[in-house]
Amino acid sequence: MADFSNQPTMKGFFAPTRFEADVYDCEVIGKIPAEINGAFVRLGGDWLYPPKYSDDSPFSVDGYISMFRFKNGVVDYKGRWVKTPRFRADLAAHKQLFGKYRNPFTDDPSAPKVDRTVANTTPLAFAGKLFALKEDALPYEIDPRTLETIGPWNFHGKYKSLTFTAHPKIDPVTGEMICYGYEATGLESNDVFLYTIDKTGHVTRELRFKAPYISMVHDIAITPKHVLIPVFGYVTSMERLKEGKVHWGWDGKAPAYVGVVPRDGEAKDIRWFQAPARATVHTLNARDEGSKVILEAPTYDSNPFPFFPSVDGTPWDPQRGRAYIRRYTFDLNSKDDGAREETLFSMNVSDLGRIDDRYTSLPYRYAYTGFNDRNRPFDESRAGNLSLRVNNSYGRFDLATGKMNRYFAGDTHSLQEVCFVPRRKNAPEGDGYLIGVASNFAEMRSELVIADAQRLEEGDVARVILPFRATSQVHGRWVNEDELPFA
Ligand code: V55
Ligand code: FE
Repeated sequence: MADFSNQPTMKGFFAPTRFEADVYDCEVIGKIPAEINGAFVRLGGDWLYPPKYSDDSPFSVDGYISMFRFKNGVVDYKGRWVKTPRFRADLAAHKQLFGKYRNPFTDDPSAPKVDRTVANTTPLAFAGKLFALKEDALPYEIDPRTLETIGPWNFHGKYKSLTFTAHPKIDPVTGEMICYGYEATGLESNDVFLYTIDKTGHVTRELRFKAPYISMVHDIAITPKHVLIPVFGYVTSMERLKEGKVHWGWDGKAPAYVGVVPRDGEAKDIRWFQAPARATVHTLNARDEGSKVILEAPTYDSNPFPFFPSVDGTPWDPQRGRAYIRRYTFDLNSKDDGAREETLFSMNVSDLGRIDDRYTSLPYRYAYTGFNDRNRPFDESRAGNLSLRVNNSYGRFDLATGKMNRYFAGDTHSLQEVCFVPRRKNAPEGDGYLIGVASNFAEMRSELVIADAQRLEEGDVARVILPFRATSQVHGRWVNEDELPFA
């Protein structure tokens, strides 16, 4: 039996919803652009049973995949649990059998020895298949027609890492996927396996190497010639797992690195630049400029996540747990293994930033992300005391001019990760729509907002109204009609 009464953080808008959904021909305010056909696929989580430990990471939440399916100006919504072996085992036992985040030593003695992943981080459409990704396991294949779970996928047996990142990169020029797994040979192993997979889904390259220390390698960036691999701050060990702790602790003294790997190179060619001690959880993009490699990313000054506490017991610092859009320059011709850092915008932003994905690895101009615009009102009488937690706006950050354009979602709203949808396949960079799900705290419902990316100040083009709180996403991806066999 599920009992959430002792979960103080899972109340009100944040209470679990625990149902699977189909909404046909959703209610819409405004007009859905008929020119965009495909689906906004979102992956996140909902607790089937409450966590076994109150200090567990929210990243242990059971995976839940959903999509807003766009077809000729009409939108349908579908939501399904990701039915992992862990989900099925819990459901059969009618309780949470699995313990803390990536720590099998904290499981119930009766928990079966199955894959512990909850598959809750990023949806991926690649080589005609849809996947649910989480960095502690292989991709889980999902049927794009029904969103039912098919099972783990290892790319015809040629993908040997036991884990697969939530942030693979697709090269828009070659169609190849650059992807990797860390802790690749098992729990607490310091092996990273880096792969190139061609557009038909076959592995064409594998590179095996070790990270400077075992850390959360959550995201990478690519250029036409290089792969950039940030390593920062989070540490782990078999000892801490046996002590019953969550997988990661924050070590403020651990150096931060960015590994620069030639895409056609060998393990010996990797150069680990020592970057300023920030946390680079997500990247925006990278590029080559002569002998220089340039990375842009929203980086945190210190530990981003209070639920991965510091190893020396210092309390989490919300001021330093903020992210700023920054640029890092690494010079391959210099003997200096350091990096130049520039902060590009003075305002702190959500680190769930995105670009027009067609420009991955290429020179680009715009970054998009959410932020809290303090000059906009928040209606506490209707939305409750949540004003400090909201991203009420999306911004288009012009990296060429330093200008910013903003979209405001509403005075009882908080926006989840933004996504850029090109108006047409060959539209210029930034010509298209920003879409994303807003939580409307006053109406206790979710709303998919759609704005013209070049006219953000004009507000909504359309808004899809769901009559309930949709499961919140970690990441979402726009998947064009021709990429998957949708229903
Ligand atoms: C992140 C999210 C995860 C995870 C590891 O945002 C890192 C970073 C939702 O799960 O398992
Ligand atoms: Fe992520």
